[in-house]
Amino acid sequence: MAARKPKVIVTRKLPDLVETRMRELFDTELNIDDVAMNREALIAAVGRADVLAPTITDRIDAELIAAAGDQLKLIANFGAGVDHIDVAAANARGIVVTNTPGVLTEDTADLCMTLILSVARRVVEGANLVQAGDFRGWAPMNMLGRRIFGKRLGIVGMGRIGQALAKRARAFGLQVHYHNRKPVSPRIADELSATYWESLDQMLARVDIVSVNCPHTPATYHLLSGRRLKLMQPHAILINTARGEIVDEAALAELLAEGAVAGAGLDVYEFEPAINPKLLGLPNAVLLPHMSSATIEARVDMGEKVIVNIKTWMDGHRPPDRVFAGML
Ligand code: 8YV
Repeated sequence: MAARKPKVIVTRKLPDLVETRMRELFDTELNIDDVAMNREALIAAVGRADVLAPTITDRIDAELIAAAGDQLKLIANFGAGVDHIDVAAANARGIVVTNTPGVLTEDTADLCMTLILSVARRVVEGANLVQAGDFRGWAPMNMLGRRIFGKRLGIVGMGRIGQALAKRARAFGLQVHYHNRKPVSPRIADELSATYWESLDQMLARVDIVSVNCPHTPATYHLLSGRRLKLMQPHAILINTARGEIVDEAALAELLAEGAVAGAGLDVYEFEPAINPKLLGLPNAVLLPHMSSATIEARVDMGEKVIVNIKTWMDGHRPPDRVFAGML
């Protein structure tokens, strides 16, 4: 007799290709209408699923994990960041947690670069001006931004995405500086001509552009605190495509409004999807709706990773993208 297929509950709508394959391989429950699951629905899901495939919009905290049935064995996250999952609580109950690293690196780095250029060159302001019918012809002093060529970029977190951004930045003539828990290998540092700063404070005070590219963990919560943001030079800009919680959003909004920080490009927010109202309407803030990895290719690749993680677990092997609380 064929072995029972595991019950997999997918919390959000995924690309058709991914959903179809999941239905072929597993006893899969989809969320075709893409209605985000409320707490009740999530509790019901962990009560009967062998595998939960959540996304960043699901809060998988210790309380939810405690409410799970003994059959729940795997949380196969659709996404790289796992800060919405209490990995320690899951592991303590013998539940394996996996993620989808690597496949959204290039798209996220592309969007970091887009934000750097958009803020420095006032692209959104210019586009809005034209769409509003306010273009009155060229003038020498119109829409002046800041050159990025030859400037210094400070990358906070030199993992996969930080390094992919550094490669792009080099091609745009930026000098790469970075702060990380430890320096990258001499070969990578050489390839990127990257300067390491053990002290984040010192780096912040010296660079023209700061890009946040580290994961959100208890250690990085408000890493860019009000005190640290004030260390930035008044002409400097801040880019965040990682997690909103890493930056003190209220402090940033104040500093942008005062002109103490020249501009910001944000794709993520501290209380997402809520955005500090002080940020809305600021001409020097380019605000995007958490879309750094939003390409169809990334979503399909992420789905394939979720499938491989479930399939290897189902076949009795170690899933390739296992995450442990200690490694965050
Ligand atoms: C994902 C992200 O799209 O993967 C991540 O960590 O931040 C996003 O780009 C999202 O998390 C999907 O769950």
